[in-house]
This record gives sequence, C-alpha cells and structure tokens, in this order.
Amino acid sequence: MTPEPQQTTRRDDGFDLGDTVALVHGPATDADAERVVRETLTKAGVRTISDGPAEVTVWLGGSASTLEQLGVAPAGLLPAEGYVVAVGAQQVVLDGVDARGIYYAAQTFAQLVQGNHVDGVEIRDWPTMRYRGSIEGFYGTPWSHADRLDHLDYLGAHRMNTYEYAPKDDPYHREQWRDPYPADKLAELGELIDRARRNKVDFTFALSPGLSMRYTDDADFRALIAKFEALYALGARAFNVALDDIEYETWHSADDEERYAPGGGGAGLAQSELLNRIQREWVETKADLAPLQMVPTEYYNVDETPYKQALREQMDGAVVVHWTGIGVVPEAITSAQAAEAKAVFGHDILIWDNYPVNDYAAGRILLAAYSGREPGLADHVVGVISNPMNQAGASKLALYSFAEFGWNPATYDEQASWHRAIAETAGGDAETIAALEIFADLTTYDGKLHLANAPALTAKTAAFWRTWDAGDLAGAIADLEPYLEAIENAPGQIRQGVIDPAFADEADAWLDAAFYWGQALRQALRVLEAGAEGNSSDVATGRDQINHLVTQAEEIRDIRLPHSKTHPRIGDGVADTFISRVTDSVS
Ligand code: LTM
Repeated sequence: MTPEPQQTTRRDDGFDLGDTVALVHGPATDADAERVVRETLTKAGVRTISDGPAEVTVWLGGSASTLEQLGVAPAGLLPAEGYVVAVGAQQVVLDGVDARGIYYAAQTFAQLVQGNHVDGVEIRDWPTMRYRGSIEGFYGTPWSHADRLDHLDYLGAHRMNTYEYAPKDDPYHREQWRDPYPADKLAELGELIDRARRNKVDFTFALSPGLSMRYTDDADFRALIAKFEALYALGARAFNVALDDIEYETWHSADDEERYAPGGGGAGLAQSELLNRIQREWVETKADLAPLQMVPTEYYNVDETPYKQALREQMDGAVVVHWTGIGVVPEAITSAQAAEAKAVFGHDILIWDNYPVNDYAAGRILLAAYSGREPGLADHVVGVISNPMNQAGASKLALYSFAEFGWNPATYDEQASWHRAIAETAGGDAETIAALEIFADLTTYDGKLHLANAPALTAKTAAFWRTWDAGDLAGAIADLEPYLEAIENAPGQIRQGVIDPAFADEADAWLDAAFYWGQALRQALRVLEAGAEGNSSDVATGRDQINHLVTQAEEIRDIRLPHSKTHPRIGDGVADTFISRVTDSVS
C-alpha cells in the first residue's frame, strides 16, 4: 500500500465482495470518497450498489456499531486527515476524522481490493506532515493543462494534499503579474481548482510580483488582490506570494527608495509590509482561506541577515515561509538545519524541495531515488513539497516517494521507496521494472543530490576491465554484454510496459538516446574482439559505427525548454568513457 499506513493489523475474516454491495452513509460522509468507493466496487465487478441490506456492506463515514462489532476503535481523536479502515465479517468501515480522512479511507480501500476480494484488516492511519505534494515552480516549458489534471489525480490517489501553481514561465504568474488572466486561461485554472477539490488537494495559487513590485503603491497592491480575487472566485482557497529569484535591492519606484533602507533589511521590511497588508486586508476578511504563504528571496540558507531579521520581526506570524534547504538544490536537508530555518525565519517553514526539478540541468531527466532528507525534519517544518521536472508524468517516480516521506518520514527508506515507485510505473510487470531500473541508472546524475552517474553501469564496466586486465576478453564480454543488450532493449520494453503513456512520451528523447548508446556500447565489444584478432578493417568499421551511433544520440532533442537546447544525457562519464577506453586500447 502506498503511502504505507502508520498502523496495519491483519485479520483473517476477509471476503469476496460478490455481486451486490450495500453502501451506507455514516454520520459524516464525503461525495469524493463516495465516488472513489463506487469506482472501486465497479472495477471489482460489483454490479449492484444498493442502499439496502446486502451480504456485504460498506459503511462510508463510519459506523460506531459495526466498528464495535469488529472490535475496532473509531477514527475519533486521530490527527487531522486521519482515518480508519476496518474490513472483516462482510463489513467495510471507512471512518475519518474529517472529509479528507474519509477520502483517504476510500483511497486506501481502493488499494486493498484485489480482483473481487478484500483481505481482512484494521488500518489506523494519519499523515505526519501537514503539507504534502508539489509546487510547479520551475523555469522552462510549463506543464500542459492535461498534465496538471492528471497530476492532481495522482496527488489525490497518493494522499498528497497540496499543489501549488507557480510556473515561472507563465507570464501572468511573474513577468506580467498585474495583468488579469485571459478568459481561456482563467477557465483552465477553474478546471484545475475543481479537479484539485475532487482529489482533496489544496490548489494554491502563487503570484510572483517581485520583478516589478512597487511596495508603496496602492495600485500595485490592488492589482495583486484583484489577481487573488479572480482565483478565489474560481474556488482557490490557498495563496502564496513568491519572491524568489528577484533582485531585492532594486526598487521600482522613487517612493519605495525613499521609504525603505537600501539592502536586505529594507527589502525584508517592504516584503513584510506587503504580506501583512494581504493578511490583514484580505486573508482575514475571508473566513475560509488557508494560511497565507510566501517564498522569501533568501530561501536557500539559514544565515542570520538583516533581511531575515525583518521577516522574523515584522511579518505577521500566520504567514508560512518556504525554504529550500541550504543550497538551492541541497544534497541533504537535516533536521538541525530545519530547526535553524524555523528559528531564523521565525515562521512555520514549508520545504520547497528542488527535486526532481531539472530546469537547471538541461538534457537531464531525473529518475533516481528521492534521497538525503532526514526523518526528523517533521519536527521542525509543516511540510515538504516537490518542485518537479518539466516532464510531469516522469516526475511521478519522485512524487511517489515524496508522498511516502511526507506521510511517514520515520519509516521512509529511499531505496525501497524508489523500487516501489518503479514497480508502480511498470504496473508491476517484472520485465518493465528491470528495464526501468536500467534506464533510471543511466539518468542518475544531477550534480546535486546524486553525484555519481550510472552506478550500476559503472560497476559492470569496472568488472569488465578487471577481467580484461586478467587477460580474459571472452569472459569479460560474456559478463558485460547481457547488460548492454538490456540497455539496448530497455527503451522498447519501457514504451510497451509503462502504465502511464505520459512517461514514455516525455522520456522519448532519452529512450531513443539510451537505445543508441546501448548499441554503441555493444559495438565497442565488437571492436575489442576485432582488435584481439588483429582485424584492423573491422576495427575501423566498428569505430565508424560507434561514431555514427553517438552522433545519432547527440542529435536528439526533447521538445521542452531548456532540454530542447541540448542532447539528452545518458550515462555520460560512464558510457562514453568506456567507449573511449576501448577505442584507445585498439589503436
Ligand atoms: O527554488 C526556488 C525557490 N526558486 C527557483 C526555482 O524556480 C527553480 O526551479 C529551482 C531549480 O532550478 N531553483 C530556484 O532557485
């Protein structure tokens, strides 16, 4: 099950759902949870879902008497979003402490049903972190509308509750932040907000006015509020003022220059006054808004500075502050660092985690494990959300692990989670799992969290040279070639085996490149054989073929910025090094 529940007790009184199931609403219920339950039952082959008596009953929203009969305590005092699923004696009870809890109970039930059967079980579960999900906050080609709709479904099914809309290259989010969205874009945002609501995800609208904001200008304040109001009217209830990646020492009006001292202290005061005004004149006039969020300009360290002092001392305490860890894309985020962040910013900290974002790594698709985050972070921050890749479908591999980490960081195991994420992407198919693991190995390096590239291929080629150095070329080839063949075949297997067509689509350039590199690596083995036989003509032909294959790989371009500007990187520093050593050794 994913994320793995906090407490699971197996029972021996599971049952088949059969043909007809009664669906009874408890004291609390939820329409989205009901939709999930109905879909689950229908998929399991239940033909009639009745509200009258039947052999099997699903109690949606709890049933004190059935829980008592099953000997299970109600969700009662579990933390927010907590729930209980009890399955036994022909009864299913889906109980939650709130609407989201009931919804998560339904999502968990969906994962428990296998065919028409459901095993007996008692699950008591709750999230550790308040905010779990994503912030579409990268540069380059933003996600499409369809990407976002699909992503919201993915978040809901994995018990993540936050999606923040902050694409740097949506002009209405940043460059032209004052301008209202055109009607078609507004309609799309409305659809996203609806889809988020169906998935129990807080659609959080972020505006990034800092490139031109005049902090003392009432018209600018009104423009910002008008933008938020437009989204509020569509149903958004969470808002963020993103002030990252701006020159905070540059003022955009003479009045600002006069009011605020130069430097970080003045910037901190200006931003605090803006946030305070939004908080007091807008957020507090609505009864139904989530805590206001902001992304500070100094989001990437914990140094005590005049800027942070101003935020700490001047900005309303209700505002949640984003922080990326130390360094924009840190290899590790420790709980001690998070404690420092909380102290130095003096506000609740939400980690904007720059993994698997790849806007700074053109030509790379990042499919490695989500690593280096200490479980104790949960003691100091209110959540961790992922800044994903320009490729929405391929980002799910990392998002899967964000869901697990945010839900229960204490039990998070990065390698085990990564294997489960791969298995989900492969729909459990063993050959596709193997192909994805080989492909992901070739795309490990990001220069930040993962500093070694293609560790599995590196180990294989190192073993190859050891055997070769011992004088056993045939043995070396026999050991390595099946792996190279697997690299060559992985793209085809992945294309036919992954359950999400978006993955194959978005990874297309890298899959093509992996195919050529697999062929080039195998061709290198032929060159070695020809060299050992003293066949210089075959050596020359083999070299030409390698050059041709590598050229083909390097001519490929993804369609998204910034990746469209360079070739897809596949096992670089490992595959190319192996080939160079081969060609050097036969010259
Ligand atoms: O991380 C933050 C707060 N801002 C930007 C992101 O928009 C960008 O995607 C990442 C990765 O390049 N780095 C940033 O500084």
